[in-house]
Parts: sequence; C-alpha cells; structure tokens
Amino acid sequence: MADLKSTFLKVYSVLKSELLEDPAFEWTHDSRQWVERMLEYNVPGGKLNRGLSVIDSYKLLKEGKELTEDEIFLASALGWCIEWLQAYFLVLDDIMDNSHTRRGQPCWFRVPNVGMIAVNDGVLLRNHIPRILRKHFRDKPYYVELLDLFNEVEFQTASGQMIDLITTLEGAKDLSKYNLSVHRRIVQYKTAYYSFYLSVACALLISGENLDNHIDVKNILVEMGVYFQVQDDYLDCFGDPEKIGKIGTDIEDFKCSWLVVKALELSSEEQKKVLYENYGKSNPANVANVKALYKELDLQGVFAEFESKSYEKLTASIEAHPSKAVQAVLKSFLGKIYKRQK
Ligand code: GPP
Ligand code: MG
Ligand code: MG
Ligand code: MG
Repeated sequence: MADLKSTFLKVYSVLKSELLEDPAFEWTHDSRQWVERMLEYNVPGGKLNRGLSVIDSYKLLKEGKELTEDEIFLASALGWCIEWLQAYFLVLDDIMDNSHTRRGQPCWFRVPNVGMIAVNDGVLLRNHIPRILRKHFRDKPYYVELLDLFNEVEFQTASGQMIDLITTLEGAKDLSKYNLSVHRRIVQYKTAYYSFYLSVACALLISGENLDNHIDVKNILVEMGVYFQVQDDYLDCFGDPEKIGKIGTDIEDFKCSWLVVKALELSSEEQKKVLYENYGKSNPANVANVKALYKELDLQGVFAEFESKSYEKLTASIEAHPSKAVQAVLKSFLGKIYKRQK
C-alpha cells in the first residue's frame, strides 16, 4: 500500500512537470512558479482515496493478473485527473462556503496575495484535466468515452452544488422546507458521482468495458456516495478538526445538512423554536445553541444507527452482484469509508 502510494506520487511529479511545460502557453518564470505553488498547495495533500481507487479497482477487475508499468502509469494518471477535479471543486467550494481551513491549512483563497485569484486557479485546475487526458490518452479507443465521462460527472457535480447553494435561500425563509428527500438530491449530485462512481468508471474504461453495461455498479456507488456525504455532514459538526483538517461551517451557512434534517424530524415544538432562532447565524453563541440541541437529541446515536444500517444495506446489495471481481471493488471502497473519522 505504501508502495502504491509512492508510485502514485511519482506520477504526480511527472504530470506536474508536463503541465508546467505545456507548449500551448508561453511560460515565464513567474507564471510557472505560481502554478507550481498552486498545485503543490491544492492537489496532492488529501487522503488520495479517489485517485488510488482507480488503480485498486483496475487491479481487482484484472483478477490478479499483474499490471504492466504502462498500465499502472495510465491508471495513476486517471487517478490524478480525479484528484485534480477534487482540487478544483474544493478551491471553489471553500470560497462559496466561506470556509477557513482545508486539509489542515488555510483555504487557498485565504492565503495572502491569493484571494480571488483562487477563482482563476480553480478554472486552471479544471483545464489541466483535458490537458492530461489529451497527452496520455489521445490514441486510446476509449478517449472520447473518457472525456465524455469527466464532462458528465462535472456537470452533475456543479448541478448538485447549485442546489446545495440555492436550497439555503429557501431554508432561510422557512427551515421546515428541509427534509431527507431534498437532502438526498443535493448530496447525490454534489458528491456521489465524482467521489465514487468516477473512479470505478475510469477503471472500467481502461479495462475495455462499456459503461452502459454497468448501471448496477453505478447505482451501488451512488448509494455509497450518499452515505459518504452523510458522514461528511456529521463530521462537519462532530468530527475532530485536527483529524478532518477543516472547521465546519454548515450551521453558519444554513446548509441542508443531514443533521438539521434529523433534528427537524426529532424535535418537539419547543426544540424546533431553538432551531429556528439559531440556525444559519454566524454568531458563535447561536452555533453553540444548535450544537447543544443536536446533543440533546442524541444525533450522535442516531448517526451511529444510520451508519450500521447503511453498511448492512450496502453489503447486501454488493453481495447480490453477479461478478466476484466487481464485488471486490465495491467492498474495498466500503471498507475504506466505513466508520471513517476523517
Ligand atoms: C462537498 O460539499 C461537495 C463538493 C466539494 C463539490 C463542490 C462542487 C463545485 C462545483 C465547486 P461540502 O461543502 O460539504 O464539502 P466540505 O465539507 O469538504 O467543504
Ligand atoms: Mg459546499
Ligand atoms: Mg464546503
Ligand atoms: Mg461538508
């Protein structure tokens, strides 16, 4: 595993060097230095689960057949495209969510002299993906499919982000608009496709598979993605910022988080009043009141219950899949996120 990660990180260095020499632009010392610093700050510092999963899944799909060096490089390059996509989303999401820290450091837009240049850096990160794909996959029979996949998943994510943002306008008017089906729609689109389906879809494409034949796999991964974002919502309030590397802002931001939805479901009229009066305010005293109510309602216990139920359901749907190789891919994903603390 440590070995896989170091091979993966070497591919990052190769891709970074290529991007910094991209012949489509006339580089200067300053421009190259800016992009290099921006990449180092935003691309390789996460858990790398999404990226590493492309290699993992590809191996499992090949059922024990040793991968060639070339195959490992290509799977890694695709893994990095997903990490680039994630970096692009996070740089912009942190501006939109007015967040403070990410991966244990200040959000990129909060770094002195970066500010709103971060918006263009996000655009650049996004544009690096087709540059990488063009350089390494242009001659592959699945090139068009790959471009199409990244485009579709990006569209779904941006649409999810849009509803994540506009739903808060409705919530601010009337908090009772928040419910589990509104929440599900948001998280399915903003998180599940790019965080779960995309890695496996990339592995399937380089294995020569047609994605239309794997809708069942997609459905299971989307369910897993929903579960993953519920964990993210939970950790936003109950996680240790030292471990998750970020300070939560969902309460301040009026987000339709799984926690507020559950709180609305379980509250008495009295408790609802506390929510209505304190949710969506940036004053720390208001935030503390919301957190105290969450504890009073034992949302930690409600979440623990949800977590084990989700695990059981996901395991059952994975075991119903006809292919043992696909089962192994999906189980490996689930194992990586079950009861995660970060
Ligand atoms: C996670 O939401 C969703 C994203 C990071 C997708 C962003 C999409 C864009 C098109 C910018 P979140 O705000 O809960 O994540 P976090 O808790 O990590 O800030
Ligand atoms: Mg967000
Ligand atoms: Mg955010
Ligand atoms: Mg979050």
